[in-house]
Amino acid sequence: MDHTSQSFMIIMAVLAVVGIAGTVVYYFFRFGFHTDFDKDIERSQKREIPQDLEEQRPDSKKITGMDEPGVEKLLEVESILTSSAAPEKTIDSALSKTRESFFSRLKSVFNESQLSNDDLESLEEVLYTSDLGPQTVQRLMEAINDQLSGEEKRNLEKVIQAIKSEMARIFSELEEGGGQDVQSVEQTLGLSEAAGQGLQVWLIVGVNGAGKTTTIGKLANIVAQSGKKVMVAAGDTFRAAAGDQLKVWSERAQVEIFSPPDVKDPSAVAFDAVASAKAKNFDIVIVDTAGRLHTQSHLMQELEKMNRVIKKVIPEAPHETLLVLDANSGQNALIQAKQFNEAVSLTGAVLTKLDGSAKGGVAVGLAYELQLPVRLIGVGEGMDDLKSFNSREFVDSIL
Ligand SMILES: Nc1nc2c(ncn2[C@@H]2O[C@H](COP(=O)(O)OP(=O)(O)OP(=O)(O)O)[C@@H](O)[C@H]2O)c(=O)[nH]1
Ligand SMILES: [Mg+2]
Repeated sequence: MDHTSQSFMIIMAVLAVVGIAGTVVYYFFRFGFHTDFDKDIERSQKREIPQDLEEQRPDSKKITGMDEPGVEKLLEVESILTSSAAPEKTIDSALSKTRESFFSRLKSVFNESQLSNDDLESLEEVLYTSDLGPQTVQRLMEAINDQLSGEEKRNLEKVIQAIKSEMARIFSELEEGGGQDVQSVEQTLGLSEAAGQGLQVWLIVGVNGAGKTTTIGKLANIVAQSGKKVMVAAGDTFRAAAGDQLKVWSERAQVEIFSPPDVKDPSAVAFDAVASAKAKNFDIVIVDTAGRLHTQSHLMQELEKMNRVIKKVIPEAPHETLLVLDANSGQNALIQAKQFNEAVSLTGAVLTKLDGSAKGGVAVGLAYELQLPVRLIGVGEGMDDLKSFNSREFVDSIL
């Protein structure tokens, strides 16, 4: 063999060895290191609901104009909140946007604090666009007409007082004297009375992105701090990251989570969670649900089924069925409340994102037009940003 052929043979041999070694290394990394990861992906893909059903699900981004909340975002928010000593958020500060918008529009109707004779229609229009609800506006207008003289109606201050006192009356009719005095979430949810009554089940429902899972995290923390044994149940089996999101909150609140990895049926999760919490002597189990549009009857039926199976374990459960409403949805919240109430009878509402909304007036419409009390309010994304709804404070702060 001459020198050239010898070199050629050596090069070919080296290339063959490199090729074989490369293939071995590739397969080692592909199947040696990534096997568990691939299995996880496969498992999570199996958990995905069929494409056609997924397509029927509402897209939270379309409804709320917001991306799907990610676990990373949660952690980011947490670090911001824990790094700065944020001042305590009150109903008064949360209502600042609602108040500013309401007040400035009311003021613009008045000419130097004097309502011109034929401006009552403009006043009515301001009330209509303040998300109070149409019947509520009628009632407030009647109160202004009945309570104020012609001269008084031209006085901005008098009109504001008449609106506020009528709102207070609306709330007191619903609350029968109770709700105006609540000062804490524990009091709102009767946690001290719940002692010794056996397992309490709270079902949390609402449209996509309203703030259900976040509210559950905040609630679980408050309930756990009050000394109760709390479990949260991952009843949202549809959105891929929903279980992980609830897990982050359960870790923060240091409460137990019920989240079986391979169960796709939310009713099965609800049933098993309640049965397990009962067997393990928990005080409270809070069941998360997937976001759904109130107009999608098959998804509302799914909610009815969850409600039914919970009753199979504890006939009087759920003890609370709370509708989470994004304050930004304004008057649409009234329609959501009506439809959800027909499917699963609601015990109250949680009005979230009040901190960024100018549409807090909807709480009055919910009370008057649907007899649905707002029980809690969300005033931020952090753990401590859930407050009890005190109607007296609300009326004092709205105008
Ligand atoms: N500013 C503010 N943001 C909130 C409040 N409550 C929830 N959020 C934010 O709203 C977004 C949606 O909250 P989630 O709790 O995931 O809503 P969800 O109803 O569980 O959503 P789906 O499960 O997709 O239906 C998140 O970015 C939350 O941080 C609140 O009271 N104030
Ligand atoms: Mg959720």
